[in-house]
Amino acid sequence: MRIGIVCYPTFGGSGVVATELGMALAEKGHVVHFVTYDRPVRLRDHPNVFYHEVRVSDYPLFDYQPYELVLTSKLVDVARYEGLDLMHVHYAIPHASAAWMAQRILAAQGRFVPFITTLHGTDITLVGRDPSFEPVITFSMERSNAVTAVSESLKRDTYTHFPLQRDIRVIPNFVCLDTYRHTPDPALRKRFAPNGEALLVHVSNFRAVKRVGDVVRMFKLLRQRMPARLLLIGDGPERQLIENTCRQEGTCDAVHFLGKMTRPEEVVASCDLFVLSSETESFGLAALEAMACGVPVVSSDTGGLPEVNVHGESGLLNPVGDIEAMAANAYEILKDEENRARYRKGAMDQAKRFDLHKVLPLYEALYEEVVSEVKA
Ligand code: GMT
Repeated sequence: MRIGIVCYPTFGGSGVVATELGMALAEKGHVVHFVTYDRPVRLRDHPNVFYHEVRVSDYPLFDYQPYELVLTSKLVDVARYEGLDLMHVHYAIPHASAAWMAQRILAAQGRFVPFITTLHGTDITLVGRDPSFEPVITFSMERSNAVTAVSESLKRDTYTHFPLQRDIRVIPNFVCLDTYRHTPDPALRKRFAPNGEALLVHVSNFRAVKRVGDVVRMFKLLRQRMPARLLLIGDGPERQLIENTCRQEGTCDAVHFLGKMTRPEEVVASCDLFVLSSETESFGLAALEAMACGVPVVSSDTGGLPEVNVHGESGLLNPVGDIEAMAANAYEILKDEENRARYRKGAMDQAKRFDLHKVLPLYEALYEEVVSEVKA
């Protein structure tokens, strides 16, 4: 099949899922065309993978560049000249409406190309709830040839926030267990935890919704009970605030900011615990990737996180913002080697449920269904 993928090319989870999905499809013989404004950070060279840049001109008349229109034109062009069978857009805003517009233009030219919209989270739970977006999101979801959500929780949220009549299929995010493995690096452990301290890690884009300050505050509480170090991977709007929190809490000596990393798993795989304190999280891909590396998770009990992090097995859950419970949970997992080993195994076992080789056929089956419905 010839598939066009639209996504955000940055470090966000939706872009990562779209890129890894495209790479996996290419590996299985499909031809995949990425249409984005920049090369996706996780995109690797492959003979079946092509990248088409959406370039927006900065004409002085425009205070706001018409990105959605340029994306639409590029989709029309790629669909027509590369013979796409299907467009798969990740994150509803503005990709679903751009795909719908491209579909209409192509149809006027005598060619019908179906499109699938995959909802990832904030396109529904935060940004999408802005009333100014509602009509266009509802419309483009209704007109998508299929809509998928990455968790049951996100599916429920979508029906709660949008007056949708159509069905939504849940296809969960996935992890490639060949890449994400339990491979602790002794040199890395020695560098960050030289005296055998417990090594905690958090990975995110440091937006307010991640509540990274809670990670730092709970870390201070945990350190009152055991020696520990904290690695913070990623960057974003809250970074300065979090650095200030570390200074106020007097934990700077034990907290390391590692910035954005293209392969965070190389560090995460050497850690003892992953912490995710989000206000809301449709899935929590970073937590799943940590689990695949044998790193248990302490996370908020919110959104799709309980579908990924099973309380008492792959880690522990706590109410959003309850830093005492978070610190107690972290201590419970890390307090002795017996517990660490039990949760480590639980994390790896749970990650296997989201193995790429189990999830990829779900997307392929959906593609077949959508394309054959169009032909019928
Ligand atoms: O919140 C992020 O980290 C970015 C965001 C995105 O769209 O890139 O992530 C959302 O999609 C991910 C992939 O499906 C999910 O794993 C995240 O849980 C989800 N983020 C939220 O719901 C806050």
